[in-house]
Amino acid sequence: MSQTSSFKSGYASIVGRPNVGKSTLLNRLVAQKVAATSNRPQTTRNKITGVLHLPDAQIILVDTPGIHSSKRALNEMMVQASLSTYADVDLILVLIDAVEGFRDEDEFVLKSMQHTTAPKILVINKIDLVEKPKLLSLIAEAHDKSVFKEIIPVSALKDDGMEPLKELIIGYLPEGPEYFPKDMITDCTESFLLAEIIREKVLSLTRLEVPHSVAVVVGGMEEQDNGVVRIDATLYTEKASQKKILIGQGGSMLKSIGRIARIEIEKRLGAKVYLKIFVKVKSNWRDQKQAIKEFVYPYDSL
Ligand SMILES: Nc1nc2c(ncn2[C@@H]2O[C@H](COP(=O)(O)OP(=O)(O)OP(=O)(O)O)[C@@H](O)[C@H]2O)c(=O)[nH]1
Ligand SMILES: [Mg+2]
Repeated sequence: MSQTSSFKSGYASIVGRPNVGKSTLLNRLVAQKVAATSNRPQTTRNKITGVLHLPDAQIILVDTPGIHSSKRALNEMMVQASLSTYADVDLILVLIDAVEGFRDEDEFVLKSMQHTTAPKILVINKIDLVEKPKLLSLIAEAHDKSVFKEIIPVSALKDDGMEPLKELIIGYLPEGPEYFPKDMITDCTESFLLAEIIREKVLSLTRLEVPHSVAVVVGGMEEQDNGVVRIDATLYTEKASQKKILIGQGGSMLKSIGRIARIEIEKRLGAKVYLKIFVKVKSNWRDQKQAIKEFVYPYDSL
């Protein structure tokens, strides 16, 4: 009798409160930079798919915006994007930060999924920052919640625990086909990925209320006769004062953002890039559904 080995495939969403390392984990698991990361909460605004191709399985991961409570239209739409994954996935990876443990915000996340049927794996991230006894007591606390099918400590940043995590995930996936071709790591559009690279640089170089006020839209992308790819991007911000900061003294801030974004984009495209960035003000765009849809969710059906 010949033995047929079964191929497994399915969807796992990565959820948790802001800043616990969801996007870092996605990038680590698919071994490519797909999602923007930063040390500021509320970095991710969209559902971002990353596909992990293994010999006997395909894991489709969905990174999500950090779940939090806020009355702002943008924040509500971000959280809605996260919650909308619950019904569509085979598995939910719930991330917490090992240093912070279970905070009220994490309890809020758990509450948001109390009526979902998908199995939940608790991923305790950032274990590179805690001592063993603290980790053990956190694991015990997690067990007592009786919510998780599995509990696994990892460090997404230091690449620790990734193989066991993949094995755990596969264990919860059904038999299924390869949904994505082998060379496809994400279904995000190129302009979205480029816009996120630029926004990530804005997040890393600006402070206070500026980073969160910015949306990036990549308009044109065109290869010129000399082989250089010209990319036009617009930074939208909410106030003239924020625009001033984004441009900086004599254009210095915009130059820095453009330079570090261009270096990463050139690496990604494997081509020389001329990146032209415009800055515009759209008052209170984060409170306006139409502007949010245009700037943040142009490709998503909401
Ligand atoms: N020390 C340490 N830092 C980590 C680890 N994983 C992520 N980080 C850092 O935590 C910060 C937040 O990481 P992100 O991946 O952007 O977090 P997120 O959960 O996607 O955040 P939101 O998109 O805002 O919800 C970044 O500064 C990361 O470098 C880890 O395992 N160890
Ligand atoms: Mg994120």
